[in-house]
Amino acid sequence: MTSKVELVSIVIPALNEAGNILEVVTTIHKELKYPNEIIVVDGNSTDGTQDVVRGTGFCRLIIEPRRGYGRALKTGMENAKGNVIIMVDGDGTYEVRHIGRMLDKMVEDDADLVLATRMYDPNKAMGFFNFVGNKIITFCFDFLYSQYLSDTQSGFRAISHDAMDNVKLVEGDMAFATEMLIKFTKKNYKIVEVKSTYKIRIYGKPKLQKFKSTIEIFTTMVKGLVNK
Ligand SMILES: Nc1nc2c(ncn2[C@@H]2O[C@H](COP(=O)(O)OP(=O)(O)OP(=O)(O)O)[C@@H](O)[C@H]2O)c(=O)[nH]1
Ligand SMILES: [Mg+2]
Repeated sequence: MTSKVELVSIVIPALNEAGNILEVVTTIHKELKYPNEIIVVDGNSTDGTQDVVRGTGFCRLIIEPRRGYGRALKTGMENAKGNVIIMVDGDGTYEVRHIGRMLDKMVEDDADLVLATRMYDPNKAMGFFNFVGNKIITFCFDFLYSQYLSDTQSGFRAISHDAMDNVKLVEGDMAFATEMLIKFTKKNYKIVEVKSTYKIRIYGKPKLQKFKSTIEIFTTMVKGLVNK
């Protein structure tokens, strides 16, 4: 349940995103109408990402030397002061101008989790293999957990901080996102979606290993069924 957004903490994992992070954080800083704090969780980048973040003067920089996308998000969320948390990547691929509409939807629907779905994106920017992989994972997730979601792999979410504190997430990498959906579903938290768009990465390389991540996501889905 989220009836009011008092403060929103935007948590951004970043590993060598010097070419992308400035655009992400300045867009949020300029355009987000809700009271907010921007937290960048840097994984000991070697390309100057930390200097770029410090140079803005308006971001909180947390250094998390332990590897992993999920690990970075967890650390950021543990330091978040807002009653709502936004998680979004630091690579500029998500449309951060849509944070406002996600928060509006969260309040309107009294939801615990809002996913920004990329499945209705008119630009169709998601690569073919990511698109097909995501469709298969999402189909399995919906079937196994009786949901009607369209983009379970979206890393752009608005999350109730209270709800997040009530679930214990252990996955340290990309399966973190799926584990969150499983544990929210099991607690009967309300999950809704908002349509958003996607962009291809312009600078830097992907950090997540797709094959390893896919195996971990399926293992997480099975574990979720076995464990109460
Ligand atoms: N702090 C930290 N951030 C990470 C780590 N791994 C990935 N990230 C960040 O998590 C976000 C998602 O990772 P990406 O490399 O974009 O993965 P992806 O979206 O599958 O790959 P692309 O298709 O290239 O966008 C990015 O902002 C990364 O910089 C890590 O170990 N530590
Ligand atoms: Mg990315």
